[in-house]
Amino acid sequence: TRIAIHDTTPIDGQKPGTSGLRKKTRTFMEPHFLENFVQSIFDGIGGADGKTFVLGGDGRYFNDRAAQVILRMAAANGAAKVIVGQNGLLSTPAASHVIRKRGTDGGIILSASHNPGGPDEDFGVKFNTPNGGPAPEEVTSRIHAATKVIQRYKILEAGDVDLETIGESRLDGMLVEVIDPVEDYAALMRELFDFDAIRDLFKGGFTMAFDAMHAITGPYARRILEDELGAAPGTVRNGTPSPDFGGGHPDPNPVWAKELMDLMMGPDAPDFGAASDGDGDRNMIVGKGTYVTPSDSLAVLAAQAHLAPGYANGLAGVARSMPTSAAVDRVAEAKGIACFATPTGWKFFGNLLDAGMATLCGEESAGTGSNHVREKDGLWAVLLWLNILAATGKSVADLLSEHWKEYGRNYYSRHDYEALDAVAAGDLVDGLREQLSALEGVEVEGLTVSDADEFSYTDPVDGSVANAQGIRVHFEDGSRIVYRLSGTGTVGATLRVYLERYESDPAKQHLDPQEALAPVIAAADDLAGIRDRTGRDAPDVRT
Ligand code: VG1
Ligand code: CO
Repeated sequence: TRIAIHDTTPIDGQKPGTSGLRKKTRTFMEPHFLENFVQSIFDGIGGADGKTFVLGGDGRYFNDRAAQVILRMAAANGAAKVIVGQNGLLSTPAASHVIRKRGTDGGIILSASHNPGGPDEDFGVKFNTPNGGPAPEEVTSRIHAATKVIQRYKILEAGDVDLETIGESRLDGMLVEVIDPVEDYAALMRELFDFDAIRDLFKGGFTMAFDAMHAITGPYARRILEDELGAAPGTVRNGTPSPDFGGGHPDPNPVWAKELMDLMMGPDAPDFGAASDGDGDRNMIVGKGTYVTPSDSLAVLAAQAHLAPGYANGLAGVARSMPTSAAVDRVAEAKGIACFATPTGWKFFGNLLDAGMATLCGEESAGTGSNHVREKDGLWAVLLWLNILAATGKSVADLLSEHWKEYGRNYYSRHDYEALDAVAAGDLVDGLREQLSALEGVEVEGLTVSDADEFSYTDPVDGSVANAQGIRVHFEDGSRIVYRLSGTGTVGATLRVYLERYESDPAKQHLDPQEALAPVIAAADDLAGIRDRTGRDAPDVRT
């Protein structure tokens, strides 16, 4: 074997977004594209020499080829060892766990997460730091800076590494350890949750449907839910990962997980339904006839987490992304614990978790997690729900309405307008920004603006500042609209409009959210001119 040093030139557009670098798969397959970015990761973190990394992905198209390239590049850059999930697979939370547990120098995760996969869809590469979390902005900006000056990359000239056989092998001077992707993760779940109680729940006839959406959580869910906890065979649906996720869109929300939603709203609904996304870090929770919004799920979990052994001593604090509803804030207030609001993206939770300031975190985009890893964790959320259901003996619907009765309900919905013309979308946000100072006191659709601003965040741990993280409009009755542009899309721009209204009266807590939010939805269009500026009559996705 020989180390080849290839000359290259910087490629535009290698700036990591909300969660790593995401592009069309074919872009990643263009000459030098992947290689430039991977070399820039190594250059951006001060080299790979003597380091140990974790490598794995969600199994989407090109995962296998990219893994081989990255192994050869790690070896050529002097890495001591790479720990790889069998066949190049690891869910994002499992990768985070292995990075931490094995005391490594970080990891590379191959995924575009909830984006579709396949030769004509999306691929992504993300670097996680030694704490197991997505690289913070300080690190991603060093990586991005490296992509702008890159002149060469190093790669070993060698054949493919056998990633099928568990165990160790050598790639030139570098050790490659192929591990079972599920084992360590399952062991961690056993520590956190009362598996006996969940086993008894299933033994007592409790039924469940878990939709893995043809993505990475299939093998995890089968092993843990069916093999270990005794859920009936067939509980896990679409459980065999496929490179294009069965042609579907592996985003667990009522639109893309329609099959599961129809089942849960129909006459043959099992007691509990759940789904996860491409890389296994998102979750959707549905009871019989009851969809639980991710914001409500976070609040219920925060209120009830002490019922699981891993959280029996209570929570140090909670954190949510700013666009997530304030439902969890009310729980934190009642419990007398801290509550933080961060910009969108899991990387902003890392410092709070590391510093022990927050135990539970969540995002309205179906991400929930805790200090057990440094990523959001789909199956973890499902197991925490199961643990709570087992401990209380209540149904999802009862838990939710009791929660609302106690804390009030934050009606919530997100409207996404996808693949917009990027200029039009940018203009829309700019237009809002210009109006901000004039909005106070303005009346729209019977609502009066109390204040409006653009969110910026100062990290309480390291003082780093993130600006321009979303436009917020608050109304006097407590309602809120947030507008922001997605940082994970790969075509044009996606506008996300987050809508929220608080209702304390138990008699009015069971409306259809779209109806309950109707004035807020109308106000969102009035203020931003969404229809006019985008030419769209309706959002592509309503969560
Ligand atoms: C979206 C979500 C955000 C989430 C991110 C990554 O980002 O809004 O909450 O952390 O995806 O999730 P954006 O910038 O498109 O709004 V995943 O499961 O795709 O890693
Ligand atoms: Co994901």
